[in-house]
Amino acid sequence: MARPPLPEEELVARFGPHRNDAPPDGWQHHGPIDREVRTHCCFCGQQCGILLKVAGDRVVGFEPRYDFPFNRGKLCPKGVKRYLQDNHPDRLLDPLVRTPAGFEPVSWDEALGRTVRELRRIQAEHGPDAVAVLGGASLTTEKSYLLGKLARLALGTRHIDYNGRLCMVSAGVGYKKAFGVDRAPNPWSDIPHADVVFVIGANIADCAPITTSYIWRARDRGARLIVADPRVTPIARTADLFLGLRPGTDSALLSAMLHHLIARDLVDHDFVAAHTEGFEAAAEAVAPQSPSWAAAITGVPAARIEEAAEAWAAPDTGMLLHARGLEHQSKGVVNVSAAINLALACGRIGRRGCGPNMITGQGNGQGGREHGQKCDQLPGGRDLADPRHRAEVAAVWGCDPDELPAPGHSAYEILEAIERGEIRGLLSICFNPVVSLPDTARTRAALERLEHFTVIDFFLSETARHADVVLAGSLHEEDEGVVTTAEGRVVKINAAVPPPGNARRDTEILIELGRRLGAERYFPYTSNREVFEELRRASAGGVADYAGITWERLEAEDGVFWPCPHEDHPGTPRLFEDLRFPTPSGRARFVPTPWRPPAEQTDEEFPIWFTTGRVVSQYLSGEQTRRIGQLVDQYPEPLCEVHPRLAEFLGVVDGDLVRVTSRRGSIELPARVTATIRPDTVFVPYHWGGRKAANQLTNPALDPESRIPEFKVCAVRLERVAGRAT
Ligand SMILES: Nc1nc2c(c(=O)[nH]1)N[C@H]1C(S)=C(S)[C@@H](COP(=O)(O)OP(=O)(O)OC[C@H]3O[C@@H](n4cnc5c(=O)[nH]c(N)nc54)[C@H](O)[C@@H]3O)O[C@H]1N2
Ligand SMILES: Nc1nc2c(c(=O)[nH]1)N[C@H]1C(S)=C(S)[C@@H](COP(=O)(O)OP(=O)(O)OC[C@H]3O[C@@H](n4cnc5c(=O)[nH]c(N)nc54)[C@H](O)[C@@H]3O)O[C@H]1N2
Ligand code: SF4
Ligand SMILES: [Mo]
Repeated sequence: MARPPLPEEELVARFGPHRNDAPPDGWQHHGPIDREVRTHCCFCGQQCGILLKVAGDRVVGFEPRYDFPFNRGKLCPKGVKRYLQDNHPDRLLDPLVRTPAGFEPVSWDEALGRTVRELRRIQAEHGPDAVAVLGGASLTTEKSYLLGKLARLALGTRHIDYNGRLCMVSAGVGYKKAFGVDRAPNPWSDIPHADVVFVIGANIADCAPITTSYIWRARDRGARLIVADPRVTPIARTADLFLGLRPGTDSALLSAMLHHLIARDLVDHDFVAAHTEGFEAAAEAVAPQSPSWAAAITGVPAARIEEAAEAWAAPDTGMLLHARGLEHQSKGVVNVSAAINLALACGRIGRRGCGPNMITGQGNGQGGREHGQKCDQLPGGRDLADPRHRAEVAAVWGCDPDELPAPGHSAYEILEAIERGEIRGLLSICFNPVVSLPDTARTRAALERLEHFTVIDFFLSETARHADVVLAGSLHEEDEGVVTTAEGRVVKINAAVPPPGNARRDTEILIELGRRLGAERYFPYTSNREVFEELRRASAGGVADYAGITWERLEAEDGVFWPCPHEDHPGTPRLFEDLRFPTPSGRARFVPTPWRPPAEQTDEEFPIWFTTGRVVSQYLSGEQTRRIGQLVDQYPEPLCEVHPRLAEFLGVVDGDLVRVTSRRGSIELPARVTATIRPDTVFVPYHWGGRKAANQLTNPALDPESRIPEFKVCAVRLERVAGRAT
């Protein structure tokens, strides 16, 4: 059965959703503020501390938390406006089911009954793996834990994965290979102590805004700043050295830097000999990757590459910060390994102000990838394929280890399996693939093939419009639990208000689904706290060990950094201080980084590089931030950044409508002519759906190890469509 999206879609694509700067009647008359709730921002992985002001059942304002050590009163524009989601006119107030006339509100009993009946029917006809589950890293850790348990024990399917597959997995694989742990090794309070800060593929000011102040504090102490990005990002404007590399060429740049360190004998041989392995193989791989070779590939002059290598190696301390710029590639893992190799070659790990660090993206990007919603993973950062790990978790869950299915498909592979008709039923929470997956046309076509699709969301997202059942879930401020920040700090999220109307807490929905699927004994919880207590036990002894973390400690200590194996343990802000690594040999590992070009090349037909990313005022697929008027006004629609030289060549002036076409699709949008981008590259932010979606163009080529799509590199052509669009 073909299941087209329901009608509102086109209207929303054209005009966008409601903006809540014209609140409904009665909004203003909320009466006095009667509570302040200490919690954290619902958006990015910085997880700034925030106080929500509550009047009755409404969040009506906020205040930054000056007491929370990470942000000390600072918030970015999204944190300041996030409270406007509460009581938003677009909130889903009832469960919905698809009818020929559109969505209709129904009772929970009917909606949940339909989901369970349909998923079970599909499994009875086509086997347990014909149903898949998609999760998200904005969910609390308890929810992502429950989702993993639901997939494996209630549905019994192999196929569960999450939107962090589009985000943190290249970093995760790279850090596990090198250190045996998937976490940023340093607390952010280390950054000001670095003598050199090297930022690569991270737009700090727009995407990790509070990190800016940590880097400035290092600068105040005299630290040098190196930035590598195809765009002169705001932080790059203050850099000592800017390396404006061509998209998709990071490993060449970083390998050439290591080549130069070896050539100049700037390697810390004592450290390498005592604490690492694999240096020779890594050195061999970079031997042909000289700075002059890399100059041709990256577009960065050889002398600059050498200067960067020397500036990185010279001082005693240094931190390398990276994000999706180098990870969103079909060689994301190789790029991450090349970054880690540079840190290891200079002995930069386990000390204050020293380390390679990923900047985790989503609110619970860290906690959401530790406890079992990944296709190959069990709680505690355990490995689903490891018989010992399976037995450990099965003992806590009270099941036979053989009941746990084998590892399944990753997120994009789930979509491909839907395309092939192997997966016919889908349950999705906290994921908006229609906007966020590469090659939108393909995503839509796949979702239309599903026999049954249930979505749990609080807004009717572009993806939810393809569903048969939409379960009205909860906002961050409506449910209680923990998340883990980019630093590895576990913090407490507190509920401020109940969900509106008949919407329910996600946690309740997941538990109820588990029970209705016949797995009552695995879902006995009467509170969120009980879920957390079980999660602590299930994580005990794993790499991501939460056993010693209690909700009380999180409140009293401004969070606790994992691993924290027992209640008297102080937590672990900085990993590897003893220079022991949880790898088989106990040493950190260099990983060879041979050069591999991007999956797609430019040619005569598609001569320009296309890259995508973010702006400060919008968040991810925009489902939440596109509904907040004051944020929309800051950057109302996607613009295509074009260098003045390319603009002149095409006869385009600022504001002209341009058509950008890749091998997969075409998008028309206004040009923003700016000298802050390479002349051979254009950039479009991806926070919009419908005809404004940047992902109509992107390439779903996957990294062979992390299975992350190549959001940051594909080939396009550009043409002027019309004069000024506005
Ligand atoms: N305002 C805002 N903040 C956010 C988010 C958001 O949506 N909006 N999302 C959060 C999440 S989930 C994430 S993952 C992070 C993402 O945080 P970042 O990774 O910092 O953000 P991006 O804009 O995706 O990409 C970063 C930079 O990569 C550059 N880039 C593009 N191609 C390449 C390349 O080939 N090599 C290199 N070295 N750089 C390249 C882009 O020019 C951009 O400046 O942000 C988090 N914070
Ligand atoms: N071209 C391009 N594409 C990209 C990227 C890029 O840089 N370029 N970046 C990628 C990255 S790094 C990421 S992280 C992904 C993100 O992509 P998505 O995960 O698809 O983006 P979100 O906007 O977080 O979608 C989450 C959905 O869940 C809902 N939601 C949010 N919080 C909750 C919750 O607590 N409970 C429930 N029930 N629902 C919730 C939101 O309303 C929204 O509909 O996009 C990826 N896509
Ligand atoms: S979006 Fe990120 S940086 Fe901005 S306030 Fe929220 S947590 Fe802080
Ligand atoms: Mo992300």
